[in-house]
Amino acid sequence: MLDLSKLVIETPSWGYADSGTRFGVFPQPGRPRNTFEKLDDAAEVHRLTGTAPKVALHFPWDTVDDYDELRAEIESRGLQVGAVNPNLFQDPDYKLGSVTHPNPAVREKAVAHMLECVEIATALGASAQSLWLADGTNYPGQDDLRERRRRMIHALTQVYAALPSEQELLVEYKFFEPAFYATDLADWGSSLLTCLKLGERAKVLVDLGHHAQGTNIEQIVALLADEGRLGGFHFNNRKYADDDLIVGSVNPFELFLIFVELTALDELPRLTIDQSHNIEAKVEAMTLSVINLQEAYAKALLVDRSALSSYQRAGDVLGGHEVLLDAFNTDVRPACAEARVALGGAENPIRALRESGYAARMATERESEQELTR
Ligand code: AOS
Ligand code: ZN
Ligand code: ZN
Ligand code: ZN
Repeated sequence: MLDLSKLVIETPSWGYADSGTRFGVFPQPGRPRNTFEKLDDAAEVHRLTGTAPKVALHFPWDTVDDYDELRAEIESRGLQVGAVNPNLFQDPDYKLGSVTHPNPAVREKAVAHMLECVEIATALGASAQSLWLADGTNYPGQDDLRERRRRMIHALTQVYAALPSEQELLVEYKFFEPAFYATDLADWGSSLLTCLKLGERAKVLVDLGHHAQGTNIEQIVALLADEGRLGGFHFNNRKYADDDLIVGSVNPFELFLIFVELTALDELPRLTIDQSHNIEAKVEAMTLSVINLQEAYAKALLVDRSALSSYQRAGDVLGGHEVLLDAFNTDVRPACAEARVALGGAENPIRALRESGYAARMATERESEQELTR
């Protein structure tokens, strides 16, 4: 039987809440009204898949009065705390940037928020602080590019110095949006150079939607892993930009090739989903993403590594390629279904979810107009 037990997926608390595009948000019936209800949805995804025991949190969206209670609530649902994500993009003060802002008072505010998140992470027992900076400029000449870089490194150095030894600092990059001229951490190289300055627990986080079209993401993964700086992933899929669609829905071959790199490692890195569901049912979408991750992982496990390396050493160009295709074209769905059941999940999670009536039940239970946390 295929062994999927080493695959641990972290789902994002923010992926269960209402979200949309800048053109509009379509509120969904049964959407969680607070962090605890997001945790219920995450627990449902784990119940169905047997593989999503971790939940990434986002602050201040997931702010509560008592973090011991939050931790207990997470654990009582059979879940574990994932990465803590500070929010450095929503406050109006961050219009010109957070840690790169020309005004030192704003940079100090951003550092203070990150330090608060380090404390939250410590209280929750989280092992990582995951940073995404929306910082950048929209027009040539708007700000000094090298100055901005120095400001950022200075700020992150302060945060890194405050990290307890069990926490990592994950540094995400993205080449555009919301900045449309120069994003301060635009690519893996900018993130890696920053991490090298910070220290060995600073690592790069790869979000699949954050590259230019045609970028070879699996090669970036191989490079970062080889340097010991692959901190983790934000899984999602896209056709055009940072579309945040269901994992594996558009380009399953790319996902498989990433897993071919990951299964060559001694240990899998942090595997977080980062999706934003505009029109699809959220718990269903998250469940399907976990299934697609299981299948990509299962196919990567099937790669005949010794045949692959023989073809590679012999310089047989298509021999190696065919080894990958053999694995990718194998129907792993029955084996994954069997493995899921062994993990305590469902044979067919989407069908089980629909038959359980979970969505309808939540729509009734959560119909009160209690304020949303984001
Ligand atoms: C934004 O594009 C990044 O992918 C962030 O990682 C993420 O979407 C955000 O932290 C959640 O709002
Ligand atoms: Zn992301
Ligand atoms: Zn993104
Ligand atoms: Zn994205």
